[in-house]
Amino acid sequence: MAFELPALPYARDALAPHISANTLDFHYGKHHQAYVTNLNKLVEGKPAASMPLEEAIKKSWTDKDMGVFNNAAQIWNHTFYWHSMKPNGGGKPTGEIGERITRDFGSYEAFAEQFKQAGATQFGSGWAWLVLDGGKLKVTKTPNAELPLTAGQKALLTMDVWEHAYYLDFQNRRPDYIGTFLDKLVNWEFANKNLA
Ligand code: MN3
Repeated sequence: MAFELPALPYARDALAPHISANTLDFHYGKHHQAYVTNLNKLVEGKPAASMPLEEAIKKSWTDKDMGVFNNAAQIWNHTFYWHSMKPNGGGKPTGEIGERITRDFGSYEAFAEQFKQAGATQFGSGWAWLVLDGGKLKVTKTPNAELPLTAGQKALLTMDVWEHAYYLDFQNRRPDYIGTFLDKLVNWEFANKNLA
């Protein structure tokens, strides 16, 4: 069975005015779709074609099959990113994730500072993450398509910092996009669900 583009968890204009429908038309409709199309071409007739996506990611990483890895991981990363945001999201976390952030970072503000720093300092394309690593919450960043799965970490939340994620709405102002992600978009319920 071919890999498929998962549905967006909200309408394409649902994150406006922070992230526009125009951005989602390109980012979801073109970029995310292209990773699915490319992966299906690359694995046609091969064992990876019938693997669950996470297995295809892990195997291609181990085998250094970077074409398959990059496309498979980018499918996973983008689906995870869409769920890491929601309309009327943002602000301080509640529930278990809120308590764990205070415990492991000292405060929400200290977490936010680290997360902004990770996103702003990822040179070129990549991702900023909140992960669970050995029972402790950590902020990390990865280049290109790389993801916590191959580092043995559990992803709780992600932010895409490839230029295509923000350029139509924020142009070169990556820090403004990052601030908006935290203040207006982040979906803490999703992080709580991943932590559970
Ligand atoms: Mn992207």
